[in-house]
Amino acid sequence: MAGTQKPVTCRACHAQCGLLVDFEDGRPIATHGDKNNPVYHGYSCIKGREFANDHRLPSRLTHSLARGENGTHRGVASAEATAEIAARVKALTDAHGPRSVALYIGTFGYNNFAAQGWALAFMRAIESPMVFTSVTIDQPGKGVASALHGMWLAGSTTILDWDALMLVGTNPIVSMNGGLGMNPARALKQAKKRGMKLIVIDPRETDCAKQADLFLQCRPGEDPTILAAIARQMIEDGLIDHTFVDGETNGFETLKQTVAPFTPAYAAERAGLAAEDIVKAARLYGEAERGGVSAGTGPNMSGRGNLTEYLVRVLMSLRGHWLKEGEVKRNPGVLINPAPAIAAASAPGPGWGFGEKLRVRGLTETVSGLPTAALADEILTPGDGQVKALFVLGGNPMLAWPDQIKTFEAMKALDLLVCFDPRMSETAKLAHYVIAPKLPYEVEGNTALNEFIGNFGPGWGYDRPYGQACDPIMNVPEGSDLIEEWELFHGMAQALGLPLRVKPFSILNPAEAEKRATDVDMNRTPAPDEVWDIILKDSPVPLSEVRKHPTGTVFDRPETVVQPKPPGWDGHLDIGSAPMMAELAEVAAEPVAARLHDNEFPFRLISRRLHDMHNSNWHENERLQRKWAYNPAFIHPDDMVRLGVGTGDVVEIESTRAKILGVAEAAADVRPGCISMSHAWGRNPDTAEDPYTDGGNTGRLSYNDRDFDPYTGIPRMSTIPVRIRRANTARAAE
Ligand SMILES: Nc1nc2c(c(=O)[nH]1)N[C@H]1C(S)=C(S)[C@@H](COP(=O)(O)OP(=O)(O)OC[C@H]3O[C@@H](n4cnc5c(=O)[nH]c(N)nc54)[C@H](O)[C@@H]3O)O[C@H]1N2
Ligand SMILES: Nc1nc2c(c(=O)[nH]1)N[C@H]1C(S)=C(S)[C@@H](COP(=O)(O)OP(=O)(O)OC[C@H]3O[C@@H](n4cnc5c(=O)[nH]c(N)nc54)[C@H](O)[C@@H]3O)O[C@H]1N2
Ligand code: SF4
Ligand SMILES: [Mo]
Repeated sequence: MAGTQKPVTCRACHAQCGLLVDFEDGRPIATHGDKNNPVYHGYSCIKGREFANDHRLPSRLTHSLARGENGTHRGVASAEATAEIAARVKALTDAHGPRSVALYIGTFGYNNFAAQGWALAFMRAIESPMVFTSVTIDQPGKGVASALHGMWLAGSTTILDWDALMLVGTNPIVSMNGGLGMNPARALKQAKKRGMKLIVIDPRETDCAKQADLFLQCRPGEDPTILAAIARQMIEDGLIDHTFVDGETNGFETLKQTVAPFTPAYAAERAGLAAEDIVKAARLYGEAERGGVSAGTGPNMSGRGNLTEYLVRVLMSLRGHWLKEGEVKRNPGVLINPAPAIAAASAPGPGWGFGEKLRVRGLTETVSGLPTAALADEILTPGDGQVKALFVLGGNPMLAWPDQIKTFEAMKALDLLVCFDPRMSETAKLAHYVIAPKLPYEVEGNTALNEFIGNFGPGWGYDRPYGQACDPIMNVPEGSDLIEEWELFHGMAQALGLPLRVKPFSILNPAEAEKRATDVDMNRTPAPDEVWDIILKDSPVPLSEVRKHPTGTVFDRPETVVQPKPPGWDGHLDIGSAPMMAELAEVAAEPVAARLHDNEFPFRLISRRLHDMHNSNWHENERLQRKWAYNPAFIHPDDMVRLGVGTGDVVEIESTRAKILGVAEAAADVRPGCISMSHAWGRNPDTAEDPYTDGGNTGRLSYNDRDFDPYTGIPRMSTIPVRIRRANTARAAE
């Protein structure tokens, strides 16, 4: 049979690259980037090129599973599982109230709007407020900072215009996090050719840092200090946009006073940098006519993430690096309705302190969601409101949540744990039901997610009105019984006689989305395309139109010129937010010496991404193991000598919480005193691990109830104090 080629939206990570998959005799034989794609320009990564193969790995579940009395899993028909789970949800909510049922949306739930839309509607139908997502263990500072600072409605410019870009603890060339846009390496190369200056602040000389004009290889956990010093220097040098600051912001004087103690010399001492490099950074960024700042997971996980993200926005506002009146907003929206393109600020609002209150640590709902780091305690703490059932939608708490030891206790304590997972993940192993889903290439796809995350900050999402929608390109495995995630929620609601009202993701304004929500016909199961029509209702370009472009296209949409601020508009950005300034004053008051010397736990374990692996997904695909088949512990060669270990040796990495094993790897790009390791490896605490294959869960080293952010609850997941020693046995298991 002749070969065929099918276009597809990759969904192996959030970036949704437009790819081409070659088939022979119905089998995928190769996947590659699409050179003709107008925004990805042929980009692909190994994870995307392997994604079709992941669908056919032997580890793939083809049937859902239920756990029997003896603890082993048996196959269960999806219809039967739906009825049984619905009955158990009903029994739990009748006995303990709706709050006893919680939902955790992990990356593969967050990245799937159809699944998310139905799951959220189901939670509203049972009246449970207990919805958690991976956002609060990722970059929760982004939402909080945007709320406190206010949003500039027209948005920011993009890398196509920037004279300077500052990346703070993020490596978008590998991670596709914000900053560089789609095809990040190409975008960076072109921008640099144009003269854009790149500043990178990171304890590791990342792929981005290697191309930086100025690289500040800082001590981790000092980002608020460094950014405050940069702001102070910009003010001192007069590198601020006074028209913007005077007209559109409040709080300049408060900011100026609060950053005053952060002299370059002070910041340099704390952060282990040269004072003149901090001054240089302020000048490179401050002299840029147009620019952007983007922070990532590193600083969000190293303490005071809200403050770091807030200062990111303050730097942009000091320079007025937002789209101004009369400028063109390049993306007027395809599947998502953007905020109105007006040169005005939304009024700042609270970042926390509303909605559901958790029973632990005084935590509340936040703009980034309920604090996921506290969910284990909500499960383990007896009394009214105790969480007894958990739906895990495309996530893997056992390998991803902080405090793996407590998470393990929590998962085992649940009366009902339902995991939607195509593999027997470490969490799925503990589940009462594992629901085997269809995988992305077996269902319709589109680029709404990546367009949606364009709101996270500069350099996220598309800089043009690009959209792609594709049909399923693969059949489900023969003889399988798989469902889409939304089907389980739909089926449960039907079984319980509950109505579902699904809000569209195409509309960002919450009140408007509520108004335009769809009351789903519960007498039948919708067709998959109807589901997407509901999820992307009233999009700027109708989904039916986008579906005509399976290879993706830039739509011919009228150019949006940023309009003047409407008369009487009173929204101002707040660059002197009271809680943030109070926190910055706390930073200034911290005793520095104690931060610099820690004899007991002298190393700082810092987070990182590996190029070929995405979180805990599909590690078993051998082609993804071409570079690393285990979780390497990257350590500076000088530190290796001091520790008496060589590359390939097993080391014990110990925090006050626990010990894990890792395989040492000499890495001159890591700042001395740091150990750089990826998350989402390892096994459950009751399982022997081999550091050369599956060992090394960094989450085990952290606590969820110490050293946490008082609002989002995110504990220290990077910059964890540890000590390192050579392990006694080469293949010792903990
Ligand atoms: N120490 C430390 N901890 C961290 C981090 C860190 O840097 N350091 N990073 C944090 C971050 S940024 C995040 S986002 C979280 C991630 O937290 P999680 O989202 O909880 O973890 P993942 O490993 O992404 O889990 C994805 C799960 O979805 C399953 N899956 C894959 N494809 C599909 C699909 O198509 N459908 C369904 N239903 N399931 C699917 C996978 O098998 C896997 O079990 O981890 C956080 N934890
Ligand atoms: N290949 C690949 N891509 C991914 C993922 C993956 O697992 N693999 N995961 C996806 C997910 S869930 C997310 S959220 C994004 C995350 O995207 P990014 O945030 O860009 O993630 P990283 O590449 O880990 O970059 C974090 C950087 O922070 C640095 N760092 C650690 N601590 C500190 C600190 O205290 N201060 C400073 N300044 N830097 C610090 C680390 O050295 C590291 O270089 O990536 C996504 N893309
Ligand atoms: S970056 Fe993400 S979306 Fe793009 S090819 Fe790789 S895995 Fe797929
Ligand atoms: Mo993430």
